[in-house]
Amino acid sequence: MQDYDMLIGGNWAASAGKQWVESVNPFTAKAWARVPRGTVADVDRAVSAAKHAFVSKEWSGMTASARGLLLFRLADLIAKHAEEIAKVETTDNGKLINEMAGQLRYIPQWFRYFGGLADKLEGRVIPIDKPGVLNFTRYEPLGVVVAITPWNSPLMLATWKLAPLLAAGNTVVWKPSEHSSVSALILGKLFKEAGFPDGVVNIVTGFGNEIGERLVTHPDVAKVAFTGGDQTGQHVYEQAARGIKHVTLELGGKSANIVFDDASMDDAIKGVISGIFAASGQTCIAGSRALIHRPIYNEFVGKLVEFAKTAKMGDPLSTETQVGPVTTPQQYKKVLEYIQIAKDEGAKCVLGGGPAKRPELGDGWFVEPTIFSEVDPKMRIAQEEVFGPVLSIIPFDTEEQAIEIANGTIFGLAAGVWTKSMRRALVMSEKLQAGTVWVNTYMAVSYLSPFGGYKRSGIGRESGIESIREYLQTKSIWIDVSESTPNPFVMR
Ligand code: TXE
Repeated sequence: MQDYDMLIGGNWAASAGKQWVESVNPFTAKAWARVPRGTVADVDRAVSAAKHAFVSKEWSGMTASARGLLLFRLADLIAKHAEEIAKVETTDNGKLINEMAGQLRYIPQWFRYFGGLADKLEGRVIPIDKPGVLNFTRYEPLGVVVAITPWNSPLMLATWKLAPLLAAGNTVVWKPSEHSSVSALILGKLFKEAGFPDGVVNIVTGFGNEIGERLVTHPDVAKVAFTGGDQTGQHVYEQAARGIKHVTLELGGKSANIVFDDASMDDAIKGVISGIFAASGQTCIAGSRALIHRPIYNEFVGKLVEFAKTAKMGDPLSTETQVGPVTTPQQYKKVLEYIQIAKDEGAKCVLGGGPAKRPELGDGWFVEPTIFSEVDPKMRIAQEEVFGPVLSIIPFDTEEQAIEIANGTIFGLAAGVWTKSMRRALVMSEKLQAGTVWVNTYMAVSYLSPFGGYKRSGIGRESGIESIREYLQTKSIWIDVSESTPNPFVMR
């Protein structure tokens, strides 16, 4: 069992409470590492370190170009250690090594992209309507940002926050999920090695229900950037509102993968499968509802089930494995409960439908890839985020009906459309209430393209140029260059 310390003010620190959180490997169901169980006192020390670093000469006096170079250096270090960190993430959250290694190899691009953007945050000179006055704007950082991240893609989802917030000149207190903190603490070492001044990046580990409130409500915190479940997100939003803090939220979804009868069936089947069974359905963009055009419904469902049956479950560290375990016992229980709810609601289970117990799966928290057909859009299984390998299939007859069903949940994170018709692709992508729409593909993300939710899936955008604005505020500067002061009793 390995112990890892938190990073506060440039120093490695144990918890003030001297307690630990065990990190459990979802494949073996055994603890393999420990991280400090942070306390409110640890949060206070971290926020104080971030507050001092924000105004320090080393950070606030650094040119934007130099800040960008630090991010480039970090990117190179992550690339160098990508395989090793990916292994840690797979051990922590049970997601496939193929996927985690792919993410780790891609993460440096975010740091390079935002590193490059750091010295291009140009204000404007405004042709102001007052004679003798120069008016211009500057983009300035917000201050101390709290980043709260989940367990499903630990470093990727954190990177979407860390890269822009640091490029913008903020400092950060980052709380990774209690289920997957080890890779964050390894990244902490790389931040130090890259040369970030002490206190710019602080990492506090521990339970959300113990230290979350202090993080979100601390008077010296300017912004909270959160990714997680929608209930927790709502709670965080309410608490942050009390302190009038800036907030961005990424809260998951119930994304629809819509297949029309003119689509390439083989491609659509692969898209639907990868949308829900990759990562055992534990991604915010999981295509957990498949909307299938009635003329191809029976054929599609038959072929989809046959394909899904071939999924190889096993050790997530094996590159042969296609479906790994669910990450936590709580999540395992929740997924099985939803399967039962679907059965009770009358959905027809055409594949899986329970825990997967086989000798080669050991004690891991495996759930059989599960498909329900004939799902009514109003059923809970078609409305609520399960975050597991459970697909609901819903038939539809017309484009209008597909749009109504797809838009008929509280969420709006993403959607997929499978069609060969250009008209249909455009009409659907305009009418779908989702922050991302994929046509004839699914799950593509990039540092170059904005990502975020409509409706209850969230507030704000991550990735792409505009996302850096989430970590900046605009200052308007007025300089009077006229020779005489105007009448002081009249507003200019
Ligand atoms: O997430 P939480 P949990 C969904 C998924 C899952 C459900 C619950 O449906 O079943 O959420 O998962 C921190 N103040 N998603 O409980 O609680 C917590 O420590 C401040 C969707 O694991 O949302 C962790 O760092 N912070 C999702 C982070 O919030 C608090 C990813 C996320 O945990 C807190 C994960 C509090 N009071 C789960 N309580 C997605 N959108 O990708 C907890 N946290």
